[in-house]
Amino acid sequence: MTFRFLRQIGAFAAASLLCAVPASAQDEPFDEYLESVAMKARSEGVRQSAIDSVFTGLTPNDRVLALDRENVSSSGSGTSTGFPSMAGYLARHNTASRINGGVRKLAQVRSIGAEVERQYGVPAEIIVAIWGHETAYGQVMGGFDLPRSLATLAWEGRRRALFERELIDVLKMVDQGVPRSRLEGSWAGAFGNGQFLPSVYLRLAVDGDGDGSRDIWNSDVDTMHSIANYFRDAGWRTGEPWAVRAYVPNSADRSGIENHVNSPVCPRVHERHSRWLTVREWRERGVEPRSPIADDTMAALFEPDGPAEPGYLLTQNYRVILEYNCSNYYAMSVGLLADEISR
Ligand SMILES: [Ca+2]
Repeated sequence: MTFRFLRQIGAFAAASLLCAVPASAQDEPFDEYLESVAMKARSEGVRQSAIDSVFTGLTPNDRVLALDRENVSSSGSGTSTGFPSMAGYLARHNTASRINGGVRKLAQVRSIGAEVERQYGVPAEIIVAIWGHETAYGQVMGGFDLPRSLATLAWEGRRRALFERELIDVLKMVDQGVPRSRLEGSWAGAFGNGQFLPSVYLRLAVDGDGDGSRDIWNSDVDTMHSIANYFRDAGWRTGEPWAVRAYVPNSADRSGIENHVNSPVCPRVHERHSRWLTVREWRERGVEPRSPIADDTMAALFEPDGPAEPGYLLTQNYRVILEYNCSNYYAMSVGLLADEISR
C-alpha cells in the first residue's frame, strides 16, 4: 500500500546510512519542533485555525519510527550485484485476484475511464493498474494519522527536509478545507486510492466530479482524474504503448547497445535498460516487436531476467510509470497488469 513511498525511501536508504543522523534531532522536544514548523507554515500563509486543528495534542508515533528504522536496515543491506527475478516478482504481485479485481474495476469505471482518456490521453487500464498496485483498488489505503506520521518522521530528522515540506503541505490541505478526519494514510505519509503525498495532492489532485472537493479517498471520479493528471504532467504520450514484448535473436550484439548515459534520477533503475533507438533501428538489428508500435517510436531494450527470457522495448511512457515509483519491478508489473486487464 505504501509502495511508492517505500521505494523512494529505499532508493535513498544506502546514501542516508552514510550520512550521520543529526545527533540532536530528537533532543529537541517534539512540541518545540512543531512550533518551529507552525512558524514556517504561517509565513507561507497557513491560518492559525488550521495549524491548531492539526497540531493540538499531536504526539510522536513510535510505531512510525520503528517502521522507518526497519525500512532503512532492510534496504541498506542489499549490496549484491545480481537482481531479483522479474518473473518471480510478477507472479507474487500480478496475481489472479489482482487481475480479476482490475477487470472488475475497469468495467465499473468504464464511462469515467473513457472521459478521462479523452481529456488527459492516459488509458483507463493504466490508471486502474496503478490503483491496483497502490491500494488493491482502494481496499488498503492505510490507517495511520497522516499529520502524526509526517510530524514524527520530520522530527526524527533523518530526512527532515522532505518530511517537513510534506507536513507543511498537509497543513495547507486542512487550510483549504480537507476535513482533519480524512487525513489517514500510510505510515510514510502517502494517502488515498493513488497514495499521493501532500505536495502531490496540492499540485495535481483534481476535483473530477465538480462537487468542490478533491476527494481521492472516496471518489472514483476524483481518483481517476487525479492519477491521469499526474501521468499527463509527467509527460505521458497519448497513443504510445508503455512497452511491447519483443523477440531478440540470440545473435543480437548486446554489448553494442549498452547504455552509457548516467541517469540523474535513480540511475540503478535506468542502467538496466539499453540505449535508445527507434523501433526501425531495432528491427534492423533483428529485434522484432510482438505487437503494434510505430517505427519512429524511441525505445530502449530491457531483458529483466536475461537474454533467454522475455524482452521488452520500453517507451517514454515506461519512464512516466517510473515517475510514480522508480522501480523496474513496479513499472513492469503496472504495465503488464494494464495489458492483462484490458484484453
Ligand atoms: Ca470531487
